[in-house]
This record gives sequence, structure tokens and C-alpha cells, in this order.
Amino acid sequence: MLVDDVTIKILAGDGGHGAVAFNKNLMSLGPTGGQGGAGGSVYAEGVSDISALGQFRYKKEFKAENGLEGRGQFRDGHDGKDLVLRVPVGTWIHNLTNGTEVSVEKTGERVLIAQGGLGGRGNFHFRSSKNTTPKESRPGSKGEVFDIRLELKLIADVGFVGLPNVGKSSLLNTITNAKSKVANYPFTTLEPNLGAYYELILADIPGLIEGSSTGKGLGMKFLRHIERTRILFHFISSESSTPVKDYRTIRKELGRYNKELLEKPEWIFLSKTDLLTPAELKKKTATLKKLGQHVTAVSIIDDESLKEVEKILNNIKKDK
Ligand SMILES: Nc1nc2c(ncn2[C@@H]2O[C@H](COP(=O)(O)OP(=O)(O)OP(=O)(O)O)[C@@H](O)[C@H]2O)c(=O)[nH]1
Ligand SMILES: [Mg+2]
Repeated sequence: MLVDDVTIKILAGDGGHGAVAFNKNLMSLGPTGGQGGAGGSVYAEGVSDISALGQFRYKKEFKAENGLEGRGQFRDGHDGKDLVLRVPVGTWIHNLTNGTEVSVEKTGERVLIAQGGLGGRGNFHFRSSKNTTPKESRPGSKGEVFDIRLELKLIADVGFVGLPNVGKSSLLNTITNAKSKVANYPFTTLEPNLGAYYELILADIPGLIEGSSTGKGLGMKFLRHIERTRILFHFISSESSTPVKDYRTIRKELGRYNKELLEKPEWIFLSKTDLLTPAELKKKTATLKKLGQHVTAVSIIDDESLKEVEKILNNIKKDK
């Protein structure tokens, strides 16, 4: 089950206390207490794996490390390690404690969500000409503690649809940084996967079959995700002897689920074209072109065809 709405508690680390210490060397008495380390902060970082919120289903509290206390001999405490929570791009972080919200829109983007406490000063800091033996130091300050709600709003620009095993995930992996599972059997992809092509987000969803709209196969759940995409890439395998029928099967399910899906701009991709002879390729492309949509031949081992896909994506990017 895809987790797309979950509430957790985050705790940034507390700063370490400053130390009170004196030089034990009789020749030079004096304060030597070091400063406490800073507490670790909590960050959210965007990843393309949209199931990443699954890690929050059972575990509900996430704490960054505290800073360590200062010590004698001018030694400052170590800073606490930051905690980085990996969240899918498109995750909104609603801070339930202070009412602010922020979203993570890009893979690799890091957002500070709870600031760690500062380390307290040690007595070395409080020395002066009047007070050469200060016994004063400061405690570290507390790290921020918030209740946050993580809500995934899939922000894909392009949704990949098609029958199972037609090469949707393979193309996603080839042109983006995604690591969608690929294998030579139907229903390899069990949950939607996102990939980023520059600022465009591409969503690869599990293969659809006749009856998907009524819950057959992996069903409905994934059609919901492409409802929010702007454009559809419709994949048809070169291995199929019935490409037009395959096309219609998918369109029927899309329309039965939500007629608006049929209104979205659509690009047809005839995939795995390295398996065809030039003559077969020509014939299949011509048949599909009769459907009145753009048809692009693609093979993940043919760089020229991949450049075509990139060209299409670049145009979509321009219009964004
Ligand atoms: N020859 C060839 N094989 C390909 C190409 N693209 C994908 N394949 C193979 O086709 C099989 C299915 O690829 P996937 O990318 O898993 O297909 P999918 O459409 O994501 O499948 P589901 O997740 O089940 O819907 C794998 O064995 C791939 O290696 C291609 O361009 N040429
Ligand atoms: Mg797949």
C-alpha cells in the first residue's frame, strides 16, 4: 500500500552544555572549559521513490543527535549529526505545531524542517581581567520539536501508460535517474515510480489490462495517479501482433475510469523497436499513425531514438 499521508514527530538535537574546567597545570591556572557541540538539525530530502513515505508508517518519532558537552582542556563537544528524512518529490510538509508548510519539489533538494540547538559556552569564554577563574558556563539550547504531516501530492508532468511488459520502466530508467524494477514478465512494477527529467517529473505506473478500471489486476489505485498528470505517454510493444487493439484496450480503461484522461495530450511510443526489421517497423508505425496521434519509435538500445524522446520532453519542458 502506497503511504501518501502520514503524521510524525521530529526532534532536532539539543546543543551540548558548556564545560566548567580549570587547567590542572599549576604554572598556569585558568579556565579551560570548552563549548558544547551544536545539536543536529532535521532535513527533508527529495527522492524519486514515491513509496519513501512507507518508512513512516510504523515508526513515528525521528530525532537528530544531540551535541556533546564541552570538556576541559579547551575541547569543544562534537556537533550532533543531522538527520535527513528521504521523502518523495511532491511531498508537502505541514508543520502542525507552528502552522507553516513547505514542499519538496526536486530530487536532491534539501529543506530544513527542525533546527538543532546551539552549544552552550564553556567557562573559558567567560574569562576576563577581573575574573580569571569564572565558574560560569551556559547550557546548550533545545532543538526544535514539531509534529509534521507529510502529504504526497504526485506532481508528475507525464504519465507512462500501457499494457504490462511493454518497456515503460526501462525507458524511465534510461532517461531519468529512476531505478524502477525491470524484468521480462508482466506486473514487474507494483507501485508507481517517479523519475526526474530536468524539472519534468515522469510517472511510470504498473501495467494496465482490460478491466483495470473496475479493479482487475493492479487496478484503480494507479489510474488515480495519472489523473493528475498533464500528458500521457502511451507505450505499445513491437512484440505485439495487435498494436491497435492494445492501444484501444488501454484507452477503453482510461475512459471508463475517467473521461478526462482521454482529453490529455498523448504521445504513442512503439517500444522495443530493435526487435523489428526495418520493413516491420515501417508497417507497424504506419498502422499506429492511422490512430491520429504522434507516433515515435523507441528502443532503449538505440541512442538516436532516445534523442527523439528527449526532444519531445524538451518541448514539453518549454511549455511548462
Ligand atoms: N529488446 C528490447 N527489450 C526491452 C526494451 N525495453 C524494455 N525491454 C525489455 O522488456 C521487458 C519489460 O520491460 P519493463 O521495463 O519491465 O516493462 P514495463 O512496461 O515496465 O512492465 P510492467 O512493470 O510489468 O508494466 C524487460 O525484459 C526489458 O529488458 C527495448 O527497447 N528493447
Ligand atoms: Mg514496469
